[in-house]
Amino acid sequence: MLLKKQTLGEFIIENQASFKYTSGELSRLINSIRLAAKVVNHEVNKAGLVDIIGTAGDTNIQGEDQQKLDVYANDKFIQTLTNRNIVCGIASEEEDDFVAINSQDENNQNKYVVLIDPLDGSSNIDVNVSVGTIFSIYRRVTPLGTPVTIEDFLQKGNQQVAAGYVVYGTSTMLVYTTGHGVNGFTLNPAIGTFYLSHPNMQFPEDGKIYSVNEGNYIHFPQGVKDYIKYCQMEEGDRPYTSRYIGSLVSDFHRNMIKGGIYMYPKHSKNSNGKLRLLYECNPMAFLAEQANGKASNGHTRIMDIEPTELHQRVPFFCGSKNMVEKVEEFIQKHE
Ligand code: P6P
Repeated sequence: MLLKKQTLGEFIIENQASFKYTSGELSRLINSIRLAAKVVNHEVNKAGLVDIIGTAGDTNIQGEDQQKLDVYANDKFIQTLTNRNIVCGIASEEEDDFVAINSQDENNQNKYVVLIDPLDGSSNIDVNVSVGTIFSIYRRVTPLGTPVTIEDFLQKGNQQVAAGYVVYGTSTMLVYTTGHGVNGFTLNPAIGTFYLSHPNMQFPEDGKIYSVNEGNYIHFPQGVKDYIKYCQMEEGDRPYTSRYIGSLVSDFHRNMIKGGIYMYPKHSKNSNGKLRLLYECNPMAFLAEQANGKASNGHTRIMDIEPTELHQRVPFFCGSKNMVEKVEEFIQKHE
């Protein structure tokens, strides 16, 4: 059976021609992410056995305790992408500033920059709940052979050339898009190969699952409160089901398969919400739109937001198109 399934490597080669910048570099980039994902997956799966759980003592720019696996995953992805000499820069949730790769080498003809959340949901690690890696890929906008600048990273989400995530769950999956739909690959750990298990993934236009941290309810804008009450009302196909794992990648993945909406609104404690535009919201928004879903900040398409800083946060509503449009309706009614 396995021999009938297409591997990720075969899929990349077969679809390389469809990518307008056919140079093989993006394929090599996806392949290096595949390798790093396997290495991180191995550590995530044995985290309970080896002393790499618990905070690394440091805190990242977000002021969050850095779990050792966060640090490990960050190092592995940066190391893998650097060693293959494919990218000219990397920005990461775990790095205060972007990391220039071989930027002193004027022969550095690498065209791509990668923005990454190496281990999203890491607070779930030591309670054995799934976590994920999120990545976003752009072509640099500054001249080849010159040092990469912040301008290469502060690009609108609608300029992404590829985006995806790895979900380290009951099975490990790599889900990504290069602008030609969304495809999911499941890792067979016995042989270390990703197989195409979910071709052409699509958000159902409607869903019955809403994902939000209702512990923040009293701090939400009135429109969001009204939408949550709408989800809970006995009417038509409602009440909906509330499912919130505390891991964006897992909630997104389930909602894409079953239909649903993920929400991280602004609230009085976080005036722009918690999620970061560049390496969480933009890549997930690219995937959502490629899968017939939608992603906004309640007013504006996420991928049209002009970034101003590397770690900026935005309110985030993402998932089944009709559900996102419904919460936008409630929000806009109050503003
Ligand atoms: P809260 C994980 O830290 C994360 O960025 C997302 O993966 C997750 O959905 C959210 O934050 C959880 O945040 O405030 O509800 O615990």
